[in-house]
Amino acid sequence: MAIWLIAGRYCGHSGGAPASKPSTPPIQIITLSAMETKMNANTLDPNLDVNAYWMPFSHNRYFKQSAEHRSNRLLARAEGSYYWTTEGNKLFDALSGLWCCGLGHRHPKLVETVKRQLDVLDYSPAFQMGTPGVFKLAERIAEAAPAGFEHVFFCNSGSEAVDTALKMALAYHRARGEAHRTRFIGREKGYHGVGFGGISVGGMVANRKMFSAGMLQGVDHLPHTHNLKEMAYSKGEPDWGTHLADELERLVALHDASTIAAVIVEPMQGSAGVVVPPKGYLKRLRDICTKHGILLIFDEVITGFGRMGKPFAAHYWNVTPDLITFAKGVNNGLVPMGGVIATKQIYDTFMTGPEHMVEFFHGYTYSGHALAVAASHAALDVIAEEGIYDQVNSLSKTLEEAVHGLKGEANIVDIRNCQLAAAVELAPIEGKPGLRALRVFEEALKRGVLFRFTGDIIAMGPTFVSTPDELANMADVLRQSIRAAG
Ligand code: PXG
Repeated sequence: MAIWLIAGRYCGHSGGAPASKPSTPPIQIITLSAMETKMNANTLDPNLDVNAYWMPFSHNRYFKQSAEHRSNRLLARAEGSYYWTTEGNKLFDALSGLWCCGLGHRHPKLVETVKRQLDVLDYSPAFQMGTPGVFKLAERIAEAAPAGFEHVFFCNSGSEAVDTALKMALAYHRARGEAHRTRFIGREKGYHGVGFGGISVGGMVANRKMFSAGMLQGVDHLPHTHNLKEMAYSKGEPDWGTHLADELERLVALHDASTIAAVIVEPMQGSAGVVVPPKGYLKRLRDICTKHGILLIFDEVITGFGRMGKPFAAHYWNVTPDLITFAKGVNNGLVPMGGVIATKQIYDTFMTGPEHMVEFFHGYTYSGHALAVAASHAALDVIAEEGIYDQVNSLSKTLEEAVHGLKGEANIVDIRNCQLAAAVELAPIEGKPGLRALRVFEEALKRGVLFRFTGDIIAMGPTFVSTPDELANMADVLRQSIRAAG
C-alpha cells in the first residue's frame, strides 16, 4: 500500500480516498507494512457489547438501543480526510475528528515521528525535569504566537488549558499586589471545556445546570452574539453586533474594574455552532480590557494552528490577547496535548521569591508528554512544509460558496462560515429540539459524510487537506440529507 504526497501535501493513500489518485506525479511514496494493512482491515464484531463504555457527551441509550442506531458509527480506521466504519463504509470527515485532525488522519510524518519517539523515550517526569524537545517546542509555539508571547505552559486538553489560564490570571494579579481582582467574565454560549473553571465561565446551560453547586463564584457573562434576526446568512463576520462588546463596560461599572481578573472568549465560538464575532467586536473587547487592567484570554482550542488560515485567530483578527489557550490542532489530535501561551510580562510577574522555590503551583503528570511533544513538532513541520495556511485560505472560499449554496432549502434558518469552519442551522421540529439535526446526521452517514450536530445545528470544520470537490460533495450530501430527513 502506498501513501501519496502530491506536491508535498498529504492527500490520503492508494487504498481508496478519492484524493488518492494523483493528477500530478507523486513526489514521495511511503510503503506501509503488510501488518499495518491487515490491522486496518474491517474489524466488525457482531458480538461487541457496547454497554460498559459510558460515552462522553453522547446519547448513550439511543446509541446502545439497537444496531441500527449505531450503524456507521463504529469507526475502524482513518486516513487523510476519511474514516472507515466497521461495516467497511467510507466516511468523509467533515469536522476533522472533533476539530483536531486538520492535517488529515494518520499523517505519515506524524505517525513516523511518534513511532520513532517511542523507540527512544516514553515518559519523563514533568516536574523539575524536562526534555530538549519540550523546551524547543515551547520556543516554536511562542514564535508562532503574536509578538510579546514568550512562554508556554503545557497540559493535556483544552479543558485543562482553560483552567490553567484562569489560575494564571488570578495568580498574576495577586503577584502584582491586586489580589482583589478575582472575578471572571465569560460569554453566553461560550464553551471552555468541562473543568469547574471552564463550565463556570462557559455559557452552555446544559453543561452548567447539573453542576450548579460547584460553579466558581464571581463570574458574569457577556451576551452572546448569535442573533438570526440581525445576522442570518452572513458570510464571514456579521455587520451587526459590535455594540454587544460594550456590555463589558456595564459589568465593569457594576462590579468595579478592580474586582475583575480576566475576560475569556473564544474568538469564534465553535461548539455553539460556529458563531462568528461581529466586525470589530474583539477589538472593542480588547480596548475595554486594556483600559481597565483586565486580562483578555482568547480560548483558541479550535482556532489555533490552522483553521483560521493563520497560526491563531489573534493574527486573523489582528487583536492581541494576554493569554492564549490551545489544544487539538497543536499536534493534529494525535496525542492529547493542550497549553497556555503567556506574554513575557505575565511570566516575569511570577518570577519572584527565592530562586529554589516553585513559582506557579500548578502542572500535570503528563504536561509536555514526550509523545505529544514529538507529534507537535511534526505537526508544526507539516504546517510549514505543506503551506497549510495558504491552503486553508484558499479552501475557505470554496467552503463559503458550497455551504451558502444551500440557502433556500426547506428547514434551514441560517448558514454561516468563518475561514475553514461553517454551520447550517435548522429549524427545530416542534416540541423536539435536536431531532431534526440527528436525522440529518444519520442520513448523511448513509451517504458517506460524518457531520457534527449540536442542538439543531450542523457544524463543519473539514480537514485542511480536503479538496474543493470534496467540499462541494459534502455540501451536496448535506442538501440530500436535509431533504431526506424531512
Ligand atoms: N475550549 C474550546 C474553545 C473548545 O472548543 C475546549 C476548550 C475543551 O477541550 P477538551 O480538549 O477538554 O475537550 C474545547 C473543546 C464541537 C466540539 O462539536 C468542540 C470541542 C470538543 C468536542 C466537540 O464543537 N471543543
